[in-house]
Amino acid sequence: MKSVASAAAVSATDFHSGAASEAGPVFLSTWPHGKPANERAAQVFQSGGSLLDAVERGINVPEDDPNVTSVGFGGYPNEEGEVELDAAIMDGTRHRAGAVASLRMIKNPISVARQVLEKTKHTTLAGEGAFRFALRMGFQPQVLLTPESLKKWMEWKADPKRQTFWVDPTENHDTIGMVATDGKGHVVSGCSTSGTAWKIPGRVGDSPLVGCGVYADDNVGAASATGDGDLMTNYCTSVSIVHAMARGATAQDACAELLQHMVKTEPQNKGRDVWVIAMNNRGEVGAASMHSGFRLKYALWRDGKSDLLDAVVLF
Ligand code: SD4
Repeated sequence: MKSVASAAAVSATDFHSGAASEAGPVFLSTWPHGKPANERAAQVFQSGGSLLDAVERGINVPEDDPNVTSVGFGGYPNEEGEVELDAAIMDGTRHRAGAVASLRMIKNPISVARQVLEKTKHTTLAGEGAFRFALRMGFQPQVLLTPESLKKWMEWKADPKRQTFWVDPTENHDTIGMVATDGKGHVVSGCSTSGTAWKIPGRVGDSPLVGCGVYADDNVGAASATGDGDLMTNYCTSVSIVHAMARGATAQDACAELLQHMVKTEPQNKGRDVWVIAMNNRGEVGAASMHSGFRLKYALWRDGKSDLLDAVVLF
C-alpha cells in the first residue's frame, strides 16, 4: 500500500515546485518573544547571512534572554533542578536537519544543532554526547539556572500537592519555533526549548525531533510547533502540515487540518495545548491554536514590518 507520506512527497512536486515567488524574505515565529527573534533574523539575513544563519541567530535571542523561561538560559529545569535543552534546525534545500536533545549547560542549543547539521553526518545528538560535542565545537559550559528559575523550581519542589509533570500549563509556553523563507523558494525551520518544566530527566519533547518540532522542504514549505510535545510527537506535527500543503492546502488550512485530525482521533485533544505555525515556499503563512484557553500569539516579519498577531482558534 502506498503510504500517505510517499503520496504527499509525489504531490509536493506536482503542486509547488518552481512555484516560489521572488518576494522578499519572511520570518514567522511563535509567541511574543518571536518578534525580537524575527527582527534579529531579518537583520542577519539582510546583512548577507544565509537563511540558516538568520534562523539560528534569531532563535539565539530568546535563548539568551533569562526572562524567557522555557528557552535556553533561564529556562525552567527538570524535576531534579537541571536545565535540559532541546533544539533542531532543518534546511529545506538539503532536506536535512541537525538536532540536540537533553543538552545541559550550553545556552544556545540551536547553534549546537546547526553544528550537528554542518559538521557531522548525524542528525541528532543527545545528552552527554551532545554536551561533549558542544565542547568540541568550542561552546562554553555555564549554569543555565537563574535566581528566578531556581526559585520557581524550589517552590514547585516544596509544594506537597505538586504535579510531577507540567505543573501549570499556562505559565510555561515560550518555546520558540521559527519558519522562514528567503523569498526565492528556500525555507528553513528551527525550534528551541527547555521543554516542559519539571519534566522527568532525559525526557525528549517534540521540538528536536525532525517532522515534529521542525520540518522544511523547499518543494513545499516549512512548519514548527509549540505546546504539549508529549502529545504532538504522536502526530508528527510539522511534517503532517507540510504534507498537507504538498497536497494543495494553504498554510492556514494545513494547520487547521492537522488540529482537526487530532480531535477526530481523540475528542479530548480539543482541550490540549497545541499551537502550530506554517509557511509555504511562496511566503504565505498560517498559524493555529487548538483552543481559546490560551491563544497563540505569533510574530511575523515581512517587507520590513514586524507584527505580533493572534492565531486562528480551532475549538
Ligand atoms: C515540549 N513543545 O518540550 C515543547 C514545550 C513547548 O510551549 O512548546 N511549550 O513539549
